[in-house]
Amino acid sequence: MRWQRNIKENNIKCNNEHLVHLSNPNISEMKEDFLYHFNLGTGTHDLQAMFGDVKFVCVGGSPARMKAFISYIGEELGLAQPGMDHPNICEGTDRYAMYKIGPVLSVSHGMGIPSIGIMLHELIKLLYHAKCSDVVIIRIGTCGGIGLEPGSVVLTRQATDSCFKPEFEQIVLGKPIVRSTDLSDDLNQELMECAKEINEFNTVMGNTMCTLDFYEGQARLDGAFCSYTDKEKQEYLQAAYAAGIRNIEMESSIFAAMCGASGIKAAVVCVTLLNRLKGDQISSSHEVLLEYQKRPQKLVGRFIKKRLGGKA
Ligand code: R2B
Ligand code: URA
Repeated sequence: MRWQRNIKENNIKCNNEHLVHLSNPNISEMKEDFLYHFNLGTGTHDLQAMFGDVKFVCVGGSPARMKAFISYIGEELGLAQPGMDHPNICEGTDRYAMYKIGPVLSVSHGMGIPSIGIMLHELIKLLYHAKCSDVVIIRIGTCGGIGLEPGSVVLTRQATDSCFKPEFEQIVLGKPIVRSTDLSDDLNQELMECAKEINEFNTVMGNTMCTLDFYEGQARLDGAFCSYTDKEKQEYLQAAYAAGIRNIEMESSIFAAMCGASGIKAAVVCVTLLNRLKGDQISSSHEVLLEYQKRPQKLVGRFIKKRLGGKA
C-alpha cells in the first residue's frame, strides 16, 4: 500500500518534469477550485495571470518575516524601493499572508506540521492552476541547533521524525502513508556556494529533526510538563547528533515530503537561535534574534539573484 503510493507519484513526476503536478485526478474535473485559506480561487481570480511567472517561492512561519523578505528581495533585485508597501495578496483571510514581487512569491505558513501542510496543499494547487514551471520552494525559518554556535545556518539534507527516521508518515483513511523527506542535493550545493561567497556566518549541511511540539517534543526541561531528567534529555540530543541531526524545528518533514511528491525542487534553510546542548530558553536580545533571522533571507536572496543572472 505504502510502496504503491510512492511509485505512482514518481511515475507522474518523470513524465512532467518541469511542471508542478498534482497526484489528484479530481482537481481537473472540478468546475472551480477555491483555495479557502488563501481566499483565492479559479472562479474568482486569473491565477495564471497573477502567478504564472513565479519561479521562486519562499515560505516561513511568520507573516511579518515574509513581508520583510519580499521588501528585501525586491530591493536586491532592483524591483522595489526602500519603504515601498507590498500588499498582502491573501487579504480577506488572516490564516496566511502572501506577497509577490517579480518571479518571487513569499508566503507565511504558521507553526507546525498541520499548519504548513494545509498551506502547501493550496500553494501546490495554486502553482498548478497558474501553470508555473521550474519552480523552487525554499523554507526560511528558525530552529534550535545541536552542537552549533547560535546564529549558524543549517541546510537540511533529510528531515527526520522524532525517532530520527528520515520519512514522513501521514494517516490517510486510517492507514499510514509514508513519503520520503530527502531534499535536493543540487539546491543544497548551490546554497552552500552562496553561503561561502557571503562568508559572514557559519553554514552547515545536516539532518533536521521535525517535531510535533516545541517543549516536550524537543526534549525541553522548561515546558508545562516534564517527565524526564536533564541526563535523559542530554542523551536524547546526543543520540540525535550522532544520527547526523544538527537542528530541530517543526515543519521540515511534511514540507520535504509534499514538495518531493509534487516534483518540486525544495530546500530548508534555518537559522539556529540557541545551542540545545547548552539550554532551552531563547534568551538572546531582540536585536540579536532579528539579525539571526535575516541570515536565511540573505542566503536565499543571493541564491535567487545568482539564478536570475544578476551580480550577487
Ligand atoms: C521554528 O520556530 C517555531 C517554534 O518557535 C516553529 O514554527 C519552528 O519550526
Ligand atoms: N524553533 C524550534 O522549533 N525550536 C527551537 O528551539 C527554536 C526555534
